[in-house]
Amino acid sequence: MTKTILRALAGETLPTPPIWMMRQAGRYLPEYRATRAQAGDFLSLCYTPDLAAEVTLQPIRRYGFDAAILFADILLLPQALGPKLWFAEGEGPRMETTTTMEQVRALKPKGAIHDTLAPVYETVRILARELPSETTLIGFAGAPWTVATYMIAGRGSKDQGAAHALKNTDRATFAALIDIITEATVDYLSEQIKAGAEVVKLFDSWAGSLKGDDFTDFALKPAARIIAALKARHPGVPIIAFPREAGNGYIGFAKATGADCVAIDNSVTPEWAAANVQKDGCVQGNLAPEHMVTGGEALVQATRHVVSAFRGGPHIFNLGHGITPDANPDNVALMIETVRAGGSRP
Ligand code: 1CP
Repeated sequence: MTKTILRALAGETLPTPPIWMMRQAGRYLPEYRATRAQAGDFLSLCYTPDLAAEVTLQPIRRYGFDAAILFADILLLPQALGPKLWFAEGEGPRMETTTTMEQVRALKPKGAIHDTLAPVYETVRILARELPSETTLIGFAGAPWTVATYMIAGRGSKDQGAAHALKNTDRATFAALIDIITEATVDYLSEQIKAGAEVVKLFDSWAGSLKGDDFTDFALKPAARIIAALKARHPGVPIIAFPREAGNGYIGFAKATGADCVAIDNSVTPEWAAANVQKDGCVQGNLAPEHMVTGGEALVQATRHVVSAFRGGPHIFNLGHGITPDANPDNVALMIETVRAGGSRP
C-alpha cells in the first residue's frame, strides 16, 4: 500500500502529511469556471460524467494533491429520493421541502436512487481510470442530519431552524426522514465504492448545531450505522467523518462511530485536536480557509503550526472547511509548498 492518504488512514505517522483540500475543485480556479460555463449550470456539471471528472482532475494537475474528491454535491442524493432541486444563480441551492409524514412516505424507495445517480458512479469510474497512480480517490455523501436540514428548509440556513423545529415538534416524522436518508446513504456510498472510490467521507456540515442527546441521536448514531453497514459490505475501505463544529463532540467520535479518521474544523486549535482526537487515530485538518484569501507570512506560519501540532500521529493536511471562491490560487500553491517542506519555509 503506497498511497500516502491510505497509509495515514491506516494509522501511520508520516514524515510529511499527505494533503488535499475541501472544495479543491471550485470557483477560485479559472479552469473550473470555464468548464462550469461549458456545462451551463451547476447540476449539469454534476450529472455530465466527462465534465465532472474533468473538474475533479483540474486541481490534481495544477497542484498534485494526494487525493482527488469526486465532483458532485451532497444534495444529489435527496434529489434522487424525489424532491426537486435547483440552484438559483448567485443564491445557492433550493429544494422542494419535506416536512410531513405523507411527504416522507412519498419519497422513493432507496433502490430507486441509482437511476438518477448513475452519472455520478460513471464519474467515479472515469476517475479511477484517469487519476495518477499515487492519487487517492475519495467519494462522499452528506450525513443524514445535514442532508435533512436542506430537505426540511428547502435551502441552506444559518441556524438550521426549520430542521430543529421539526425535530422538536414532530419527532416521528423527523426520525423517519433521518432513517430513510441513512439507508439511502449506505447504498449510495456503496455504489461509489464499487465504481472505484478508495475512501469515502461523510460531511456533517451542520453537526455543530446538535447539542447533547440530539448530537448522539442524529449525528453520532446515523454515522455509526452507515459506517457499520459499509464496513460489512466493503471491509478495508477507510471512512472519514466530518462532524463540523462538534467541539467536545469530536472526542471519542472515531471510536463511537467506527470512522478511520475524523476531520476537524478550524474552530478548535490543532493542539487541542492532537491531544483529544488524534490520540485515537488519524485526523484531518484544520487550517482556516481564510488563509487562502489572505496569504503571505501569516499563511506560512499557520500552515507550519498545523503541521507541527499534528506531527506526533497520523494526519492528513486539509483546511477546516471548504476553500471560498474569492481565494487566490497562488496561496494554495504556497500552502502545499510549506507542508511539503516539512512545515518549514520552502
Ligand atoms: O457555483 C458553483 O459552481 C457551485 C458551488 C458548489 C461546488 C463547487 C456547490 C454548491 N457544490 C460544490 C461541490 C461540492 N459540494 C463538493 C465537491 C468536491 C470538492 O471539491 O470538495 C462537495 C464535497 C460538496 C459538499 C457540500 N455541498 C456540502 C458539505 C461540505 C461543506 O461545504 O460544508 C454542503 C453543505 C453542500 C451544499 C451546497 N452545495 C453548493 C453550495 C453553495 C452549498 C451550500 C449551501 C448553503 O448551505 O447555503
